Amino acid sequence: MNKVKVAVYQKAKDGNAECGDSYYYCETENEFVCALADGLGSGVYAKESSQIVINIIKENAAYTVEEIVRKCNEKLLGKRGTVLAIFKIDFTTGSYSISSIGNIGFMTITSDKRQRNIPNAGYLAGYKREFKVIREPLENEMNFIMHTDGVTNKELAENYFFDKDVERITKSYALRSEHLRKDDTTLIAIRYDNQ
Ligand SMILES: [Mn+2]
Repeated sequence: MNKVKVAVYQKAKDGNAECGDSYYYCETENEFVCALADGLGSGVYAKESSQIVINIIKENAAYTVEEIVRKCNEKLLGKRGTVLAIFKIDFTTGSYSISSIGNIGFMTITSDKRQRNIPNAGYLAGYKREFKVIREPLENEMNFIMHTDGVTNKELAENYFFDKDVERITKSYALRSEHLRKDDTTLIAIRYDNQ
């Protein structure tokens, strides 16, 4: 049985057929990994660059967050840039790590508080750069929200993010958020519950 539950809401910018955001997640015996990328611009070309990094993550999911970001950066040389966040839960050490380069939002939610992560500035485009990885202990029950910049601050203040059911979080978001999206929008709700 999976230790982590995931639900995803995704919608293209109003008037576009294709959403430029790409994501991937998987759970193995020892860890859970989730990545979200937002290609620069929107539509088909944005999708192309965000899909490049997601494919690298699929093939290298067992590496550390630092190594995965480094590999993605190398492959983007000469391509359009992308913003990217990689999140990992390590069940064996009871910790999670997150690195976000550019404006992919990440929020942790426990029973009494929500906390937003400050991402690294800029984006990945092939050149060498510094980036920080945050490592924190896991609590027994936690929600994690990963989202692209189509999600607004006002929407993130809603109380349904405390819900224990990830499907209900994305459904509430779909019902209560703006229907006309000004940007490609992806919201990933993740729940860890160590019963
Ligand atoms: Mn965007």
